[in-house]
Amino acid sequence: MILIFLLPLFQAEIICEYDEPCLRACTDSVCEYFWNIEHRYSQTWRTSDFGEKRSYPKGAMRDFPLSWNSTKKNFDIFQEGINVGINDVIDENGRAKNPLDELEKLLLLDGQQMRKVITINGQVPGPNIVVNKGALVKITVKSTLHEESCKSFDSLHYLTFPAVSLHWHGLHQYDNYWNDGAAMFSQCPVDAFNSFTYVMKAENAGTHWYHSHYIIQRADGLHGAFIILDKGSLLNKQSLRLPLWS
Ligand SMILES: [Cu+2]
Repeated sequence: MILIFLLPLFQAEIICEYDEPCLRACTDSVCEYFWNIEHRYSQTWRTSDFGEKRSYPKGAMRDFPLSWNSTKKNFDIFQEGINVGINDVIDENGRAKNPLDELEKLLLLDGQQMRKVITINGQVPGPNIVVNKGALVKITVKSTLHEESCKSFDSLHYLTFPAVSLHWHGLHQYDNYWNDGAAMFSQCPVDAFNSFTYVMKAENAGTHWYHSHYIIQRADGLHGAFIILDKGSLLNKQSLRLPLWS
């Protein structure tokens, strides 16, 4: 009998697993997200490459730097610093791959080349969270950050190990401050190659946001919208996020 009452605590609508885009709003009373937080570079194309010319395993996922060639109306692809044109990235059938056929795998941002950013499941800024008021929200954050975001903060060396912490800005978090993500104040940050599940109630409706609460990671793109819908509100509004870097 007790188990029947506890069942809703364990059932959740999983919005995205690690590395999947989190595109849907959650309509359930329990909403679960799995996020991989990772450094990437802007103007790159993440794709598997079956070419044999270089020192990587066949079929490995690789990030190729790109630059737009307005004469060719296509991207130039750079491989280990060399412009390889568009014929050197090979699929499993031996055919040349074209980044224009895999637009969802491009991380273009605003045209800045090779700017280091922090992604959530490959997205920057991070995915929108859209839930109903009263929902229980669980976000498992796995960090694969391999170094701190800003080395110029060396004077705060005790804060610059490769950790991450997410603050849920605007959420009340009554009796739940240990999930509020203020690193070194309410909880420890998530260390590299570790994970932590933030659990919180979507108590107050409105357009909120989340952002890193650790050094200046939010300026590297680690932020996103957190929208809590009141009963009866419609999902017909778009949120607008402006990148914080220049
Ligand atoms: Cu904040």
